[in-house]
Amino acid sequence: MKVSKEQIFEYNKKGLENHTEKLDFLAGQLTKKGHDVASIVSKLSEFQVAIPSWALGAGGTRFGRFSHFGEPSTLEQKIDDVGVLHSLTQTAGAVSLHIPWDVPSDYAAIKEKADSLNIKFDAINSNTFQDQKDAKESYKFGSLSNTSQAIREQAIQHNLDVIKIGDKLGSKSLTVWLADGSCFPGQNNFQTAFQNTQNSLIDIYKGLPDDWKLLIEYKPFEPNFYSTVIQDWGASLMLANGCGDKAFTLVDLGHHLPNSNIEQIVSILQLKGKLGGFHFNDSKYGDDDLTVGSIKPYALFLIFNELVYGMENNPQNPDLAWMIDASHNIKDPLEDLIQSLEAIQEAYAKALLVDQNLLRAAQEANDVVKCQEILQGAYRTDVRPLIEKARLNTGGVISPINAYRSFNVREELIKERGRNTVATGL
Ligand code: LRH
Ligand code: MN
Ligand code: MN
Repeated sequence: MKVSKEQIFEYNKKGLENHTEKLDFLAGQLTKKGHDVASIVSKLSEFQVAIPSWALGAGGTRFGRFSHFGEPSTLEQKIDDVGVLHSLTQTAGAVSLHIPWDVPSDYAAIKEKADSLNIKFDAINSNTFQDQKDAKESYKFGSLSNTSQAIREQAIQHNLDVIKIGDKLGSKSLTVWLADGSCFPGQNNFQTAFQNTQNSLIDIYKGLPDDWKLLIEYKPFEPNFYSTVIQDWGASLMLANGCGDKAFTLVDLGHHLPNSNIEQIVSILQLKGKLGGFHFNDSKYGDDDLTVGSIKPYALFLIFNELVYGMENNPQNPDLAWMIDASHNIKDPLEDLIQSLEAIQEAYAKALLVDQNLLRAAQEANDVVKCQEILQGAYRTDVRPLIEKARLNTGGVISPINAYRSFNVREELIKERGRNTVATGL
């Protein structure tokens, strides 16, 4: 299933008049306020978010899984799906693979397919939270932190193998997320587990090519429910500092205890030049992996406000690896991802509307009310015409969800792949 340029052209014709009317009005208003609309639109067009290979099939809970059928069952098909997302949205120009779920059988063919769809290989993920087929050692009691040297060595070797796979595809970073931790008090010696993890990460870091980054993800609980070894950004930052300049902290929005001030975390990490990557999703209770922006869109905007500030003011921080880490049980996964991509663009566009100079002046004058007015003024703007324009400028569709449905994408995928497909991965 491919969406053609002609299909997109014909589809856009219908909505163009309405879009232009809304855009002209908004652009006029924003220009009067001193915004450079063309520059905002081009920043939106440039912003690309990686799609994780594991979000393309219906997600699940431990209680069950409900298929939407026509899901990809091979790496080729996963890349095809990202291609569909990218042709509609022009925002999904990268894929993030998970090893061993996505080991390519033919590297040249996979690269060629991705190239033809304009898709890059972003951060590659290792997996030491599941036991691998035929593996000698088990990760039941942890991987990089394990008390057994043989288990740690197996987990280190897996990460080194993942780097090699990513290197062949053009990836430039390795994301490590560990499930390591404990379920009951006393089960682990916190210090030993942390030190083992640091030493293992240093061994992985030594195998990192010069132009690569090591991204260290944290998470406070699940699947371990008493402690995790890398529980928060502080632990991740300490480990990254212990590895070296090419190691960074990765923030996943769902990996915080309730009410954590995530915008403050990303801000300080950027100040220190140590924010490496970002996983988008939304949550009500824990690591719910819900559609981005579906629960706390204002919080997402506040995070973007800090990210935009950091991107403009913190040259010491590298470009970030952006990825969606959401997957859902009851939505068509591609529709879910389109909604997430739109929510990200929306929060980004609103953050670009914050007048940073005005905000700084109000902060310096301790004008608390004005500070809030500035932020909320940007947040309350309906920026959707800007996002539509950014998509139109790069060959996407005015309304991706609408187009996805009118092109009968899911029906076509089911025709091609059959109903009984099972996505590999989570
Ligand atoms: C862990 C996590 C992490 C993994 C992915 C499969 O909760 O968010 O990023 O790699 O899920
Ligand atoms: Mn994640
Ligand atoms: Mn997660």
